[in-house]
Amino acid sequence: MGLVVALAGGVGAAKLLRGLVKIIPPQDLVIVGNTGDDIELYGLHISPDLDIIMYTLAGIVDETKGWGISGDTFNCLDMLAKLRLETWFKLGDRDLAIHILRTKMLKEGMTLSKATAELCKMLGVKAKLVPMSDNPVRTKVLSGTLCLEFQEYFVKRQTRDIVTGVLFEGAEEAKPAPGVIKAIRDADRIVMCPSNPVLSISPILSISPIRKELQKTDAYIIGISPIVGGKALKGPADKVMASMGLEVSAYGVAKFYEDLLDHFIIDKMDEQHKRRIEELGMKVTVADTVMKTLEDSIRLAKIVMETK
Ligand code: FO1
Repeated sequence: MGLVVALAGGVGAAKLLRGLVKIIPPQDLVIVGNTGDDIELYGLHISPDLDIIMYTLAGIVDETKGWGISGDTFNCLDMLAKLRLETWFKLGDRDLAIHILRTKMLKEGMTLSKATAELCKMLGVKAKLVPMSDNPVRTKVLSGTLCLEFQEYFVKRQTRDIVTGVLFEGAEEAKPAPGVIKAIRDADRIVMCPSNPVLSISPILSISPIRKELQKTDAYIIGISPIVGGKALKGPADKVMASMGLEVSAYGVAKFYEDLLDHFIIDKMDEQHKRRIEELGMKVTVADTVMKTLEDSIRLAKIVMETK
């Protein structure tokens, strides 16, 4: 079947990945995760997108929220609130255990990719999950004169600010994590998961050796639109695309990835964009892309693997 590399953000990506792992052997999948959303709180290193994928593939994610651990409690956070610390980022007790261990491993000198591999092993995740870089890259959201940390924009301020620009601090100096470039070189298929193109996939592409390798690879690059019927399935992708002057549609996403994609999968609701997207020089498959159940994820994963 050959190697598959998936570029992944958070919840949307995890939904596709839970299907992909059911139909391809774990050694054939390398997931490159966004770390632009990483945040330090209470001295702990938190990697939300890596954790969303790890918890989803380990079968312990809170399915309702799409992040955090199912059945988690919030005793530690309640106590921190009593101690008058800020508690807008909802860290559950079990989730905190992961951040404590990751931070310990990093403090002992482990790289983020090694720490991620260790955590995946402990949680029984067999597919290879690699952060985009072991160096810090931080997504900053600009809104007029404001420059917000990603989670401050996303969680604390509930995406209410109009996004006028996005920065990926540290991207110029950041090196791709070990194995990322080789995986892209060896890949038969590369999947741009249905994540926010501007806030979740762009941080990965902002590491220029990764973007360059994707531009020259012979692998078949397939994208899935996170915009369905002009709306984001989850999160602020539609608002952000609009404020950045991009067309808020499956076409707008295809155009954003124009130099990379060989094939784009759009939802049945968006069939009217098929011809325009093909004119960008890529093939288009129209499918049911909304993933509510595991069966939906498997069905879409099969389409991703069968497109040619
Ligand atoms: N998302 C929220 O909307 N609110 C939260 O309080 C929140 C806490 C949180 C804690 C741990 C974690 O791994 C993820 C968490 N997320 C939360 C999700 C996450 O911040 C975002 O979905 C991603 O960064 C965007 O992909």
